[in-house]
Amino acid sequence: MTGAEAVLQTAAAAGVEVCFANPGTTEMALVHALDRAPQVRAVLGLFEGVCSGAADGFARMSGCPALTLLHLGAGLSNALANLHNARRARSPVVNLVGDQATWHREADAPLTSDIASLARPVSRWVRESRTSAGAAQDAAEAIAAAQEFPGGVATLILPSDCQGGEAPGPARPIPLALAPQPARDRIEGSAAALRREKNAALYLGGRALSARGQLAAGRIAQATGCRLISETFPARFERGAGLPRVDRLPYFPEWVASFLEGLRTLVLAAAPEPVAFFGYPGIPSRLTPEGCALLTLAAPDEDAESALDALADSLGAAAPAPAPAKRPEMPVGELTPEAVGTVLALLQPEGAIVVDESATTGLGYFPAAASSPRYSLLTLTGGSIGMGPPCAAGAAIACPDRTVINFQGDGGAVYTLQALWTQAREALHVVTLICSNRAYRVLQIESARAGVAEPGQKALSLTQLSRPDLDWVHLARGLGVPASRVDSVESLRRVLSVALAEEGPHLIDVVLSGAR
Ligand SMILES: Cc1ncc(C[n+]2csc(CCOP(=O)(O)OP(=O)(O)O)c2C)c(N)n1
Ligand SMILES: [Mg+2]
Repeated sequence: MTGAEAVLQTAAAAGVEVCFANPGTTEMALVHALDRAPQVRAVLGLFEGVCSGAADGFARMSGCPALTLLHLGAGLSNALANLHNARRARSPVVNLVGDQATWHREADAPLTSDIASLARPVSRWVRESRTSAGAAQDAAEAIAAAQEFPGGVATLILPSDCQGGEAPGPARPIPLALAPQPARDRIEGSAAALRREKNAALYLGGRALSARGQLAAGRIAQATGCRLISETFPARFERGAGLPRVDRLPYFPEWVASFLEGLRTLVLAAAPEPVAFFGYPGIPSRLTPEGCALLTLAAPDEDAESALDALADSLGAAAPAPAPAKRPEMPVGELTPEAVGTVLALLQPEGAIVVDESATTGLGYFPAAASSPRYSLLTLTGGSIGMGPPCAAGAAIACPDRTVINFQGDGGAVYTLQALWTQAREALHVVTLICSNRAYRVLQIESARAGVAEPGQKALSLTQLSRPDLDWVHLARGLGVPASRVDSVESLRRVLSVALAEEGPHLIDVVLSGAR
């Protein structure tokens, strides 16, 4: 068999189910090898940022590694922004990047570049295969590296002669180590601190936001009275009825200051210490209030779920009565950001996966959906916009029985709108809500916060998405996705209900009041 066949059969044996691909000439052997690996679904993305965002979404929802197949340094570069988000999400993603034949490198042909240097900042593991005989073992190690708890991005560079040359056969999957357990004294230390200090909070991130992690956190809160707070941009946050109340750390640092005011103890569970998203003059980077003790129960790369269980047990904590499902009231009046979030919280079906890149429109959604039937919330972990549409596609491929809703800012959506075509081609049940405020609204807010009362003409034009308006209905239809436009609460309710009940993708252009 070829090196490429050995690589893909190694991946299949390790449990890989999908490859999000945008190939070129240097990946042709891998493309043909996909036909000999029936376990691995091949999904075409029309831009590499779609492949990487979809791999991230798939990995977040399945917990299994996803492959991308990318064309040399140029293809990898197009994928980097969403690989950055995947790295922040600790998603197991394996990039297979084709390269010039080893003997052709010195000719410095036009597409030749330093792929490893491009890969390193987003990858926890980078290797270039040297021989076709060794490529399968390299692939097994790449997959194991991506899966090492809690997950990460691995990049394997495969020169075309290593793909096309002879290989003895696939490599055996490498057994995975168990998640590292936090030392016992951290559980005892956290228990003592939470017992002692009334004004305390458990700060939950990563795997601590699984249902199991939150149920344990709910017991801890019941026993000690501590607050439960999530990181601002979790990779995957199980939410809704039956889970305890967990507040989300606000985005702007001055909101964080009042949110955490008076806190005396902060216990970290798979979340790094809260820091400001940006450095603002006069505002500290680290947001833990002065005089507040900071303890780590579990680091992000430790088994936070077991640690939370052990902490709840050591406190002798009983489970609080689960809160029942409760939908918000149907809003009346203008189609404001709050109204959009409330309608979504009202209609999203049980088991929905909500990919939230709604930016300023989504501020009211999080509290509105607190007691909706159980759902999974995926957010913009790395702040690099354009994650939503591809991430939704990947999540839908991972969970074909669940409805995926991409709650999406119009500005972010244009970065990776090609993902709509993949949603259509793969017949994915993704309902996209484009929040059309026709602006980079958050940047307008940031400039007002910076004290600019009247932005100049150029500054204004760089934050407006008008002249011309984006025609989302035609853009979606052109990419094969049925689409509708709504401009009132009532039409949003009606169109969203229908789109959720149908099969396949649908896009709704939600024209917010003030943007008409
Ligand atoms: C890759 C990347 N480029 C640029 C930015 C800067 N940026 C942050 S938010 C934003 C605009 C978001 O606009 P939209 O999605 O329409 O949300 P809104 O602010 O209007 O609610 C931009 C350009 C970024 N975060 N990531
Ligand atoms: Mg916008």
